[in-house]
Amino acid sequence: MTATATHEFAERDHEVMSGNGCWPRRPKSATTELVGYGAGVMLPQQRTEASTARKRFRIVLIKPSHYDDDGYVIRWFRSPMPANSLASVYGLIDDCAQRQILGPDIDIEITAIDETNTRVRVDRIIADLRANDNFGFVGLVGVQSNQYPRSLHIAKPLRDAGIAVIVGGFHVSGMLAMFPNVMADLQQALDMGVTLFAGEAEGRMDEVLRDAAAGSLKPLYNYIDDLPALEDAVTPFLPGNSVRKTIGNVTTFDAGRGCPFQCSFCTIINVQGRKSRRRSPDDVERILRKNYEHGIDRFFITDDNFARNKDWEPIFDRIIKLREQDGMDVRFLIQVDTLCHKIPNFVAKAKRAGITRIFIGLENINPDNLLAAKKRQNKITEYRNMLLAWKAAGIWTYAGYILGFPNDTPESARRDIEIIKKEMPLDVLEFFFLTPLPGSEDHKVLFNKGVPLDPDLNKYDLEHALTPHAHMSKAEWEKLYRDAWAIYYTGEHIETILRRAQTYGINILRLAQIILWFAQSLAIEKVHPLQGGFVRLKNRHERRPELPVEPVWTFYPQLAGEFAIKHARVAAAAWSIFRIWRHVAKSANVPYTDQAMTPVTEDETQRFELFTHNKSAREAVVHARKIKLLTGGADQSPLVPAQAGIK
Ligand code: B12
Ligand code: SF4
Repeated sequence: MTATATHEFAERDHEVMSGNGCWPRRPKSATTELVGYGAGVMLPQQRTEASTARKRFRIVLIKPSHYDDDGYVIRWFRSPMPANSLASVYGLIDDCAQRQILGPDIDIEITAIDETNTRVRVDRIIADLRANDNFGFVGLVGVQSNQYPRSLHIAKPLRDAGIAVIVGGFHVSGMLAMFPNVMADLQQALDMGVTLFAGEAEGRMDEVLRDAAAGSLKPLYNYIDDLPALEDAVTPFLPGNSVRKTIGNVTTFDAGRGCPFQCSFCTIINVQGRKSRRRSPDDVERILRKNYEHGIDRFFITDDNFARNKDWEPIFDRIIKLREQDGMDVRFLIQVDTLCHKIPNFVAKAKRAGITRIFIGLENINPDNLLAAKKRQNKITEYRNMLLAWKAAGIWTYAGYILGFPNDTPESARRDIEIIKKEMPLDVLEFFFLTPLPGSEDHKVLFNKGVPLDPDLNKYDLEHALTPHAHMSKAEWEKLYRDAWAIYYTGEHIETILRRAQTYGINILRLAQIILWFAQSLAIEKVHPLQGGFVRLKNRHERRPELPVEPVWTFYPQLAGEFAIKHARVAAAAWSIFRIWRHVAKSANVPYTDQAMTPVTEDETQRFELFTHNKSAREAVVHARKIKLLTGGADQSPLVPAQAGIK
């Protein structure tokens, strides 16, 4: 994927300087006039001339990937979209470069590498920094728990070469948010001389860069209890070469951070807080316009719960203006909660603002499980109302479903998926293991109780069974996870999803492609669709250091075999879904309806299995009725359709 260091950087520099960046350029400062745009990466010949007079402070930002079950780094020819964490940190450092915070004689140069689409050549980074007297640092960015072991593997040779390394992201922040003392995994990094950054870097980057340039980085920067405001915060930014290694014209940004709810498996509330902090509508417009100028018009707004962004309405209003008055055809995927349809105008304005897809944390259809996870806002009696409100708006739905809650058994979970298929108008369903992610209350409670937790952080990716379960062995739990995808994505049900979607006016060809991705990712690539990409790349040497480097004569034949088999399977699956799509598309004029699509009625609580399949479901119905009586009917669901503002 990469050539020599100089060549690689020169290639990148050229892309940055030639103005092909998909992300906006800012006005050039005196520094950037000399060394190129923003990141200040110079062409080789400029570098030589400039270096006689000016110093370069070299920063290499790496968003690490993690290892698959065979120990190889998960890396793709193209990843789905740019990493928002990388864009955020890059933007903040770029802003420091623009403001020349290290003084007028020092240029700050940044290179950004997303390991999910680019091979990290540690040897070349070492050579590059060594040539610069190690004046600079390597930042490991947005490091999740599952990426933490990989991060330390990248950090080790860098530290051995005397290069400063800083690790930030959800693992460090989550651990320090939940445990006042530095735990063994973080201590391991500190012992290597790695600097840890906890909390958010908005407003803190100047300090970090100045310390790094002075050679006096602290072991730990802990801002976890001091979350910055986001109004007017620096805009996330990535140079064009990073963005072009992703599949489509989609990018990400966060309009806000924080969620008011208290789900016990959630890390977000402990790291980013429960208070809504948000960018202003002006900030959002700026981000959208600049991307739009560069041909990017599809966005994933990464807020974990956009419905609880206190400024959702002014932000939607601004986007509606951009779409309806200024003619910008921008479209979005957002994440929301299961009560969002009850916020007056939310769904209607989402539709006008170009939201075409939503992701919902459905998690489970058993109220006792939801209660155990403190997910009290998820009411099964609201699920159909909520889904029908989105469908009426022609917006397609992704939902996450967690397997392995305390009351789940392999049989109950299989039955639940069948109920969802029959009674809930959902499009894409994705499955996860219940995982005690570091940073969550679950993790802290289990740790403090001494429950055995899998010690390999690489597995904390929501795709592994990591704790004992009361009703399932590890093998049964893993089998359930694999089966769940196959149970949901049968040919018959894919046809049903497409028929329903067609009735609601959704683009079913696009939906069929996404279904292909979600239905086949685990079976073919052995990774969750959210970790997937286009054409898996592997290098013999990119293996966990605990595992041996495979000999050439076994590695390459196996790789070639895997490649051929995988692509044959993708082709077969694509053909089969294409045939279903063609069959459905041909009957576009034939009216279609089924049980899931029927409007919510008074008596369905007695008829639908969703409400009758177990004691806790029946109790939830009784509870909803009581609330309705107590509120004099103000809380009408589940007995009448949602008042979602949709005509
Ligand atoms: C967007 C997102 C994704 C996208 C990523 C693509 C993209 N375009 O960004 C998708 C959907 C693909 C995804 C997938 C996964 N994700 Co995700 N994702 C998120 C989400 C919602 C936002 C990330 C983000 O941009 N945050 C905003 C940035 C600005 O915050 P940040 O990364 O913490 O960075 C700040 C600070 O930490 C600090 N900082 C960070 N790095 C550095 C470095 C230096 C040098 C310094 C000084 C500072 C610094 O400064 C930054 C700015 O303030 C988070 C939840 C969240 N609210 O963050 C989950 C989250 C990060 N994901 C998580 C997980 C588990 C995954 C998956 C493993 C799950 C799965 N099986 O799908 C995969 C892994 C795939 C992968 N290769 O990353 C977990 C991680 C939990 C943990 N303890 O590790 C989170 C927290 C959600 C959760 N369930 O709890 N994800
Ligand atoms: S609704 Fe989502 S973001 Fe909010 S606490 Fe629950 S899991 Fe976390």
